[in-house]
Amino acid sequence: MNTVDQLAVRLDVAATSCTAIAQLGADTGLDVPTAYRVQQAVVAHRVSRGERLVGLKLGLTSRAKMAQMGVDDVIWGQLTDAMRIPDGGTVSLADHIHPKAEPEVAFLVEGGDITAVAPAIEVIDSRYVDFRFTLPEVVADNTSASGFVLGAWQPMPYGIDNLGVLLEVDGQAVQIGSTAAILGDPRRALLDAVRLAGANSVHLVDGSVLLAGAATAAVALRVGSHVRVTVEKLGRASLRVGS
Ligand code: OOG
Ligand code: MG
Repeated sequence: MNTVDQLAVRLDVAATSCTAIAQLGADTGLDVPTAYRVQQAVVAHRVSRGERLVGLKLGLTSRAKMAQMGVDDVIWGQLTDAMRIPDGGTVSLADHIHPKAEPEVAFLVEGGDITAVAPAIEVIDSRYVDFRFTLPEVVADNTSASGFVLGAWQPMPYGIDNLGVLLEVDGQAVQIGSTAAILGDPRRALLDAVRLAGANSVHLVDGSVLLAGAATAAVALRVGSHVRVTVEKLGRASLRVGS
């Protein structure tokens, strides 16, 4: 097995056994292009178990997220059908390592364009101890992708570049932001995703979901919590956290 495959197995076992692993470390000499090859191999493990690719996500598209994670470059990862959580559905803490939720805007991509938009919640769950990583390490780990909730799809309203975003836990506001935080305008996410993923021969087929990246920092999930995201003009998405 070459290094790319070995690192992918480590990350896949961490995800399937819900056990954090040490950061891959400088000794592997992992650079970003190689990290995307590890990501491809990690996603191939999911596909070999019957999962289907349904879209892409961008990460670290806002200052708030870059500051929270100490990493300052836009990254992309891949979403599968198994990651989809029904709106209002329950995620089990036991199926995760140390999950966090973050407010997102989702796009439906058809014919190379955005045809609908929805409020969304992303559940991220780094496979690394203490949720700490370098840029190549988080890329290899499929950008911490773990789950996502989509609210109702709707036609793109006029102007989505400055909509209020609210993340509530048990009815308390814990993060407040604006879609302006997402690359200045979340629609830029489509251009970035097409460019970044396309460079790795990963393409957004018709019906793909694109998560534009969190507008605020993420919050840790606790058993019994109810998490709700509201995006002005777009509505809400929610999830519950079970044991
Ligand atoms: C990396 C994933 C970041 C976002 O929306 O910025 C991300 C992480 O924070 O673990 O999904
Ligand atoms: Mg995200």
